[in-house]
Amino acid sequence: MVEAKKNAARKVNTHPFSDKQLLQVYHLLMKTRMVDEHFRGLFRKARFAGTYFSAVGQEATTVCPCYLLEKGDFVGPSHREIGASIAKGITLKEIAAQIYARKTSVDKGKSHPCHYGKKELNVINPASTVASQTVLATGAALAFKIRNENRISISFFGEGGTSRGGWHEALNFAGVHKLPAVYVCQNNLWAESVPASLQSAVKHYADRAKAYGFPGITINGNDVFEVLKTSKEAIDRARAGEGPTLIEMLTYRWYGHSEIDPADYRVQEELQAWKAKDPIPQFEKKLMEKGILSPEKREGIISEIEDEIKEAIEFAESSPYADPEEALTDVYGEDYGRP
Ligand SMILES: Cc1ncc(C[n+]2csc(CCOP(=O)(O)OP(=O)(O)O)c2C)c(N)n1
Ligand SMILES: [Mg+2]
Repeated sequence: MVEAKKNAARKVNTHPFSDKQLLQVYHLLMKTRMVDEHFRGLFRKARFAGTYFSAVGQEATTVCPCYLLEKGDFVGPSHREIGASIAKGITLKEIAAQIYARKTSVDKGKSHPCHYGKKELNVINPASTVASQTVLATGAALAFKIRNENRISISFFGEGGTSRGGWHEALNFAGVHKLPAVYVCQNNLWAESVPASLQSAVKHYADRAKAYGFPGITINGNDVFEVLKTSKEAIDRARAGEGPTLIEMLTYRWYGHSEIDPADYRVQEELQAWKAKDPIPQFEKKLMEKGILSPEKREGIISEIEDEIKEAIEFAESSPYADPEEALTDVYGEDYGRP
């Protein structure tokens, strides 16, 4: 009874979303799309090294859940999560500096261009090992539960990532301990050149949650309203102490696995069919119909974002690289010492 009362008090009910909130989500989606397209272009002009993982086409799957989080909530992003970082509050300057591997980036130029994270915002820097963030997010959820903190954790991974052993261990453990966790699987049909049909004999990846004793749901990851609603329910459930949820979001990446992949393993018809299901114009149309957005407001948002991107790129390009002596700083925790 006491537990039930505590749970009810923890629930945050903000359904339905206000016009202001929907406009904020639109702004974040548009920003993510525009920044992503800019960075793709910059990589192709050799303005930064490494590679770039575009998330164009998948924006709703990251922006919507992260828009709904509290600052103290924990995010475990993977390699295609620029939208999660933007929605959680990492600035465009920080993101651009990360892309350019400059000293002014959060990790001072040490990691991959697309590994955005920030301790103060509880966004971990992703590791290259796919789905490893799921293990960390489960650990964070365990800590929140032990400390009786009203915080949840959310992790993102592709359908390919669900084939890793650690991913299964993380979800099994979360189910056993009813942890405050949300797991978002972006099923974009491909893991590099491996189709989803060769990744698992299970058609709906959400079905895997059955094995761990918590709900799994498959949704249209390109429908902003559906993603917002389902994410809100899962986040509320986790915060209320009712345990984890696995959400499989069906979506598609428009470009190659990274910018060095021509993606010639897939057919044009598939790409065109998914481009027609672009989440942003669909959402935009609904906002226009509801009178929340107008062509003038749209133009204003676009030009504001363009200015912010320009400023962020100028900041990154004029920032210095870290000195070689700094190569080992921030690599080992102070408690563990250095080799
Ligand atoms: C354990 C491990 N195996 C392989 C890789 C190389 N790799 C990086 S991303 C990726 C594909 C991941 O596919 P998916 O999880 O579906 O995510 P998507 O790229 O489609 O967003 C692979 C194979 C890796 N980083 N880690
Ligand atoms: Mg995939």
